[in-house]
Amino acid sequence: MPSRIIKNNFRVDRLPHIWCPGCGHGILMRAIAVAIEESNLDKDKVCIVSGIGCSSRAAGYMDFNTLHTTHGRAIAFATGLKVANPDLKVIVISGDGDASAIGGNHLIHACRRNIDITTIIFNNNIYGMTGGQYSPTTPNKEKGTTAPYGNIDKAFDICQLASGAGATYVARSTVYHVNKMVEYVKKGIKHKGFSLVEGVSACPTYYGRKNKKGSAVDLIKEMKHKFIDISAKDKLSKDDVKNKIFMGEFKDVKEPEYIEEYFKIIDMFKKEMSI
Ligand SMILES: Cc1ncc(C[n+]2csc(CCOP(=O)(O)OP(=O)(O)O)c2C)c(N)n1
Ligand code: SF4
Repeated sequence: MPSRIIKNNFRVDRLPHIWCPGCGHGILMRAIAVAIEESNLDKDKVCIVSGIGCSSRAAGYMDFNTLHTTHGRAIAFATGLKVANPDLKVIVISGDGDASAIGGNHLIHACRRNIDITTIIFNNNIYGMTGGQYSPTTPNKEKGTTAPYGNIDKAFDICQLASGAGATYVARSTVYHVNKMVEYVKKGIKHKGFSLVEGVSACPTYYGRKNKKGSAVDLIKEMKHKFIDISAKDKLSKDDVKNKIFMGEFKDVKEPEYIEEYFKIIDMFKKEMSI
């Protein structure tokens, strides 16, 4: 008997999902469903847009208006959707590669415009769907199919990237800290403007195996120890934060939102034309 969360938010006939055993993406997908459920949204007004990748399969499983688009273009489709129908609650689900490599430009400009879309990035530090090539978030020196001797690129910090580009709500959680994930997605959905929530995921099949990180459980246990909340930053010494990653809420500000500004222009035009 499916749970209330499954019954209300998923296309039960598409289940079970085909993610690998131990993949973190299912945990993040469920967190989004719980956040939507607890936000009491009108389901007919929710639209989930995804690109292409293991992460982006989530749009196929979730029972809302969904658009499974092309690799890297989810935010561009979502922007069109939101401008055409501002009443919709538009949520983008994207992978780290999808959002920050091929779709990186769409991401920074959506942040800059502060358009009212919530983007959730499933960051497994690798290209999962295409076989473990390194992505812009693969840590320096770590391995991927295309970096067999270790990646020499410096990794993007997606939250810093989004904050710098102008997103007005930015937060990060992990599949271990799943309650926080639900909380941040709920806040992102409620926030007026471009919100970005990074969900650190686990890909035991490629990222874990290529970097000899052990099982899916080991990968998730590593998150427990590696991530510390940004709210504790001032109380911690340099040693405490060595080799750690901050999670939590990095930005929550109110700034003019794109659609509202856009309709002000339309009104000005109508006034000038007396229509
Ligand atoms: C234009 C285009 N380029 C490349 C691909 C191949 N491709 C499909 S998914 C993918 C990577 C997905 O990685 P990521 O976005 O990190 O998501 P994950 O699979 O890890 O969840 C790539 C390169 C494609 N489908 N279309
Ligand atoms: S390849 Fe990695 S990201 Fe893709 S389904 Fe398998 S574990 Fe998940």
